[in-house]
Amino acid sequence: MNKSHWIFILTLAVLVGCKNDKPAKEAVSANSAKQPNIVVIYTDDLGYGDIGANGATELQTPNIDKLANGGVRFTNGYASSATCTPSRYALLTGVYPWKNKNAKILPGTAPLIIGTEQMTLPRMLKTKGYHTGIVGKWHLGLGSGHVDWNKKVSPGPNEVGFDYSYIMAATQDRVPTVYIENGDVVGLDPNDPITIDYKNNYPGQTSGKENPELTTMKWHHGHNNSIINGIPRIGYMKGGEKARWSDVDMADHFLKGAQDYVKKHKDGPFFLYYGMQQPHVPRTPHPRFVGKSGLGPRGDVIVEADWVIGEFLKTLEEEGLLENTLIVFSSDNGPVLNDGYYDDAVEKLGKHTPTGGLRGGKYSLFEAGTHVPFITSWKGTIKPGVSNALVCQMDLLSSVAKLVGSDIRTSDSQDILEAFLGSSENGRKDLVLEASAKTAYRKGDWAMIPPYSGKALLKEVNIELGNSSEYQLYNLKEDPSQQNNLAASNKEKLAEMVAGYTAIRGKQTEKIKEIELK
Ligand code: NG6
Ligand code: CA
Repeated sequence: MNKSHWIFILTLAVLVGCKNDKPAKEAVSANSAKQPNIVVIYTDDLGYGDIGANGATELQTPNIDKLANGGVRFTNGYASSATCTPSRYALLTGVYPWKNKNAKILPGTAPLIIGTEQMTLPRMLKTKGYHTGIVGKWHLGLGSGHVDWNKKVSPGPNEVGFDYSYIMAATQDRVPTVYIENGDVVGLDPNDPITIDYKNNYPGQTSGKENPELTTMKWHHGHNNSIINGIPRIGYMKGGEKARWSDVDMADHFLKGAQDYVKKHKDGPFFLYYGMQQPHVPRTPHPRFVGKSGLGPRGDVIVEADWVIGEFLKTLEEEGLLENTLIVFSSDNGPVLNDGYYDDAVEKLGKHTPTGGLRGGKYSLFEAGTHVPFITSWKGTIKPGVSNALVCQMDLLSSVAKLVGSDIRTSDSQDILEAFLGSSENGRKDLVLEASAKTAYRKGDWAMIPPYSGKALLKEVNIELGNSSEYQLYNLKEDPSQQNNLAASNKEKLAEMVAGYTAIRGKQTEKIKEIELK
């Protein structure tokens, strides 16, 4: 070894030594100065009262409760809509869903409803150096017309801001019943191509309608097309036998996807949108959760979801990420019991109240449609507590933008970061809520539903929709279950509410009655 070699080795030793001598504190602060990771855990049809933290006693959700108790539990947290697609649209784009006529419950063959040039939460984060991923339910459409499931399926999540996607296209009850990774159907055998039709069955194929004897889960309304894994679905599917998902393994499968994503991108910053399928129909708990709730499959899949969340949080902890990760937990819309299958959700409900006493449910303009569980958590940064601030999922885009130092804001997404972090009770002042293209209004302690034609009760699911020929006005503080319509007795408040509502909503398609002002 010559002199220069020695000098090189000595220099290296000094450098390594210096590195090791660096105080641990400095290393940590350098780390925490990094942009925080953002994780959104989004359940499907979970009601306000479905979690212990919000008062459920008949059902145990220890992991969600722990998240709530270690973070901010919102008592006035809202989805934007009482159904899935519009809520997801608003969460990702920061735009009211009723501004997009395609933001309604979509079939599995629907084209992408987010513009490929449109601002989205992941796209905003990408401008700040984030890696962005989605694992789980998508339901915002794929492709731009006819989708060939045997080729790259595009545009989709990867074209609206996600670097990585591992999704189910629509819902667990809709075809195609396959996972799609970055546009490719996972495990597809090219010799067994997939075709999908939402109108007609394929010759020689069985269906729930014609072959009920082949089903292991019975359909109640809708859900009588292709039978897959014994479950009759919405839509017809042919081929792709090997690629089809296993329903009972879906929770574990998405969990692993979410864990793998986190492990791979732990050096961050990353954004993960984790769209869980529970407790949407068909409710298919893994056998190890069957019977665990005593409430039938709906309760069992909530117990399963809670376990999954516990496992996922463990991964964040094991990777040392909890102190640098903002976690948001919520649901895309309110609860429903019988949503199309006979699965004992009604029969085994017992004393459990998925709505937590709110009126209505999924599909409804009443509170339970959109008033959902909402939790933010960030170890060491968010002080545990309960917040009454009015917050909406749609506000995440602008609020998170503020957090990461981005100037990006979208039209309807308000920066209420302080409320999300629990450091202020000032949320948004008011909010327009949607259900089946109809809208209601929330401001302060008040809720107003304009007059709408249409049935009052959606019989199949036994949920009050909120339609009435009269204005409805409720004081939610005194009357959270919306029993006393004060529209006739408090005209002044009604006028104020209608003014606030029309200022945002403008003229509606349905004619609103002119209210008589005193
Ligand atoms: C409805 C389905 C329901 C559910 C819902 C979408 C019927 C009769 N009902 O049309 O089962 O799939 O769509 O739910 O088909 S959501 O949570 O994705 O909005
Ligand atoms: Ca839903």
